[in-house]
Amino acid sequence: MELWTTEQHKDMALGFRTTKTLYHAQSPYQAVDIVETTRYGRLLLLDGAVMTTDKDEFVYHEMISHVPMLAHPNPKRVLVIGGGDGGTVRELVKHPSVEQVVLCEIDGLVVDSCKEFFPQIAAELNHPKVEVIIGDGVAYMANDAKGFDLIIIDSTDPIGPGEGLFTEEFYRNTYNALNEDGMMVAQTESPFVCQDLIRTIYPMYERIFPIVRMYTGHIPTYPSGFWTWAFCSRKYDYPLPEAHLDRVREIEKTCKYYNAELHAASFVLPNFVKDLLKQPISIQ
Ligand code: SPD
Repeated sequence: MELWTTEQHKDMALGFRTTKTLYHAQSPYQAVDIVETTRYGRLLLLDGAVMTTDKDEFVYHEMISHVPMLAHPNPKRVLVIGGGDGGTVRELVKHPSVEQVVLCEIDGLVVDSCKEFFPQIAAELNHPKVEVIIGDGVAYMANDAKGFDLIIIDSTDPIGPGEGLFTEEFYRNTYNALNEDGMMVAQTESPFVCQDLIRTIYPMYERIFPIVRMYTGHIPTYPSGFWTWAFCSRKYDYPLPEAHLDRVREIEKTCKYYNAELHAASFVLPNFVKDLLKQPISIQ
């Protein structure tokens, strides 16, 4: 009998032919599953939703990290909320300007299981510049976070433990935790599947940050395969200044997806996505 892992999302499903289950546990927050598949290698699922896979994780982790890192002239202190698999941290420590990366992940089981089953993704979680805090990102942002050049919200979907990472209060605290020229990037789901979320969250960002842009990328194992991130900044916009090009060329040598041309192109939006951003839903 063939074994399949399916992520069910509203009225659609994404299926992966599976050879074995490597890990299953129920943490206080969510079900954590790791399976071996024929096409994408190992998959990490949280509450049944695919978070990362061996074969296409590079797209998500390169795009959530290098786009803001290279738009900023000198990012030294970076905070990652979520991202317990370690892929975002692995990309951040490639940048010589970085002095400290703080990772605040609510679920210690995610960190421990990824260290065991995804060693190439979790590779830098013990890096000397990286501090891992197992705790609630919403509380950390409200009470402890300050003085960051970049904050990355590497969240799960906006249900379950990730829900608090999609509220206006959380993003106001994020703005306040940034230096005056700091920036924030957050994953903002698929424009095919999560249209109401996008129509709600971008106007929310615009109430808080002076510069708000959307950029996109292609991730075959996420629903619809077409993904978005929000680039929200207190001072610097996304185009790469001439002065950053040496840094960009060094980083792109290490990447399988990101490069300088793609940096600019990823901010060019299809018409249906532009239309979504012109149809805000406001919730008070
Ligand atoms: N539907 C999947 C959304 C997952 C976004 N976060 C992934 C975390 C990888 N570091």
